[in-house]
Amino acid sequence: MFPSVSAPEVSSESGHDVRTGLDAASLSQAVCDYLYYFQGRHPATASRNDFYLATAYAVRDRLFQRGVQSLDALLHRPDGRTVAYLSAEFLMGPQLAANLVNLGIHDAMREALWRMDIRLEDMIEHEVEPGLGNGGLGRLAACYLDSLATLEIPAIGYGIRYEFGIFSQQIRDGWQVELTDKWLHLGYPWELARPERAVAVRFGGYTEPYTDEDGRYRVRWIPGEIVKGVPHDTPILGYRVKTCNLLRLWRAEAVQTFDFSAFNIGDYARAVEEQVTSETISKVLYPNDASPQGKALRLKQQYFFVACAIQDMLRAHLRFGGRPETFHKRWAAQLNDTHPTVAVPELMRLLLDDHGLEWEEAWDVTQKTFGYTNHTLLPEALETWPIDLFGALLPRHLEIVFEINRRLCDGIRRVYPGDEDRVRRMSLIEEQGRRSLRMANLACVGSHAINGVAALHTELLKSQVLSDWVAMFPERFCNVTNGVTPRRFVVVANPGLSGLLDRTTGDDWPVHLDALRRLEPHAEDAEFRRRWREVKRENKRQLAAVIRDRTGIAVDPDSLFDIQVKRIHEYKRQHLNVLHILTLYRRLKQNPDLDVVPRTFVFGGKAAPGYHVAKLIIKLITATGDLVNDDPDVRGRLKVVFFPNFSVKNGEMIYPAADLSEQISTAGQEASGTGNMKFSLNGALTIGTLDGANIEIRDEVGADNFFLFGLTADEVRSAKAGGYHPRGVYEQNEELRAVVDLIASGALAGGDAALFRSLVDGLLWHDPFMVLADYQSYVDCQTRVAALWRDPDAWSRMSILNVARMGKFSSDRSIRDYCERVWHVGPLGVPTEGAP
Ligand code: NBG
Repeated sequence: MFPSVSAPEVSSESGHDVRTGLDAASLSQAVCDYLYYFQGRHPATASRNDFYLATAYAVRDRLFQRGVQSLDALLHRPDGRTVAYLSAEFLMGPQLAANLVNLGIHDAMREALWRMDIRLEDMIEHEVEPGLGNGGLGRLAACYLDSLATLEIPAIGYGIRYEFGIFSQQIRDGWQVELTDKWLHLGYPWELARPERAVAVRFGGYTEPYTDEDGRYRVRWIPGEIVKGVPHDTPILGYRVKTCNLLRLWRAEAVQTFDFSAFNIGDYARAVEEQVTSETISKVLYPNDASPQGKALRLKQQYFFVACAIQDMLRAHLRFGGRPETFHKRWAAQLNDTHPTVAVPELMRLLLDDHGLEWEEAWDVTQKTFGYTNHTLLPEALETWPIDLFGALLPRHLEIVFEINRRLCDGIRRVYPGDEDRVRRMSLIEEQGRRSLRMANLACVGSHAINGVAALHTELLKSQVLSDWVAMFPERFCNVTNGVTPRRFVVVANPGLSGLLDRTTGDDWPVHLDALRRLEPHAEDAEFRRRWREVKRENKRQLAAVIRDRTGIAVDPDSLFDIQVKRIHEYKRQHLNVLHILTLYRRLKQNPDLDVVPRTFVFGGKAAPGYHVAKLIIKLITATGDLVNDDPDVRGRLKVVFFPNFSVKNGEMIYPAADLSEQISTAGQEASGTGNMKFSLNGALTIGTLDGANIEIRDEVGADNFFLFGLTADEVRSAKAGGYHPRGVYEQNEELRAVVDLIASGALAGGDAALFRSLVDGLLWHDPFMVLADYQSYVDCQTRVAALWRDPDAWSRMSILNVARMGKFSSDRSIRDYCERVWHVGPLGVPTEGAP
């Protein structure tokens, strides 16, 4: 049955290197070996999952080989700095295709599997992704790991190995239904558990002072609970380089799996109780995007992975001859939002209590170690922890936080004598209501660098949320605009476009994205534009087939694919998009012969399970689809699709098929956005507001090549300050009124006028995200979109120019910015100017 595959037992004579060889023969032998010896399967009876696992193991060998070599290279540069990216979320996406591309063995593996009658595409399709993140923040962390490795910067991502990642989303009767994620249920072949590297993490208990043998006052922490953190390592190989870094995720386990004293007296349930409670820590990802949940378990998760990470870093530092007081010379640690901020008092605690450093010295090391990235201005997203909860879980850390705060407040009073209001604002402790610890303030005081994720976002951070901090520590602030990896989001996701880019501009663009500028002259070449459209058309055909398969809705690949995929949130304004769809629908109902551009509206994204308005917006979208899709007057010219379970994997199918990218958040709300970059890089034109990175995208691609609408952030502010009356906007705009009334009438809800009442009332009486204020500008802009669509050559020209000018938004550029502005580290960890 597999004539060209030699049986594993002869592999030693075949001359192929099954562990490291990159040719098809070696690869197929390696896959075969794994099936036999590791999985105990014969190829003839192996399942698809068996083959998938064997393929993944064969690839993983080649990754770890490079990982070991990278570590070895690092050990020979003992003065280098390694980046530790601390993040509660890593949304890695599927690994197989990306690793094959980075190794440069995509074709060889296809051939290797073909010899066994297996299609590589089936293996890639079979893969389940680890959804260990909510959205942009977690996916950004994953893009950064890809770029760090590609730029050969030694780095390690530290996070939590959640047993259950983000829920999987089903749509039933038009509503979101959440199902538990089972990314581990068939085995996850990309990671290696390292039980021998486990560390202990302490919680609770109390502290007590003592005097050490030198007569110094010291504090010790007597914990109430100890949990084991077991690292699980996933290798992160760069694109066509030898550097292979690590993602190290921690799983919580009981220190002793069984409490034998309880077991011996027959209380089995109590004996396993400790195991159950310990393992709860890494059980599940909190499914909230950009808004924290003040739950004790969440704080436990945060401290758990941070304590594991810092111990791991310190252990490595000391093992390779470092001293505690030079920790920052070896490590640059980035706080990805405030979730890992407890790292600041944790490092202080280790340096003070375990290594006996004086406060000033420990503080100097700590500040030089950490940088803090803020990812949102949403007020509800600013994390705080009630002091009593924090103190009960981390009594020693609370003491340290109080001492940091005492010194901080003294410092403020020295610079601003008598300004007690400022002291209150900057204090680490919120004294109003339930006393709580402000994590953003702790991150600011404990870091040498603070950044926002797009130019506007950083400006707003500086002028609003963190203005007091800017006044006191201006040198700490900088901007690093987000980026995305062109390897995953173009090379892997869009092979048609990649091939065309390779043939047109040369094949260095995946690592020098600015090289896409070479496309510009081709925008004027009619034959090239035709080929450009052919690529897009094929991607749309493929997406249409998947849409049909998953939703039963037939869509026309020749229609304009108008797509909005991202978390569902009021500030992202999926409902504004719906208002436009219903506007077109009403126009068609009034005049079925109206000449409208056929459009397929695709939505995708998850709503936080407890966020009722967001879930209602999903229902509004699906109800709009039910109304529009089969209406005979529409004649198939408008189709509305809710693509279920948006994920990295689904995104890789969706971005390449988009004509129009919807980036329509209220100005001043979206810190950056990264989907905007993925769409544009795949040739979609953007309709968007002056928000987040949209502004910079428009600057790069040119105002003529971007569909701009809506109020600016300043206009939003002054409109609100001047007393915004959405009801007035509604009353004065006939078309808007008709559309809002249509939703309120119950026509989208089988006559149930109550269903969308709260949504409609929210818009009419409050409209905090200025949906009604931006409605007319949005609809007018969509009219310009439609007009351009009728001129395919003009559309293609703009699409080509968009791709050509996206160089800035490679995550490689972002990582270079971090290296230069924040981490002061170069390839192989060599310190750069400004290094501590
Ligand atoms: C998100 C922002 C996005 C941004 C990503 C990555 C959080 C807290 N923030 O606009 O909403 O692109 O972070 O920076 O998830």
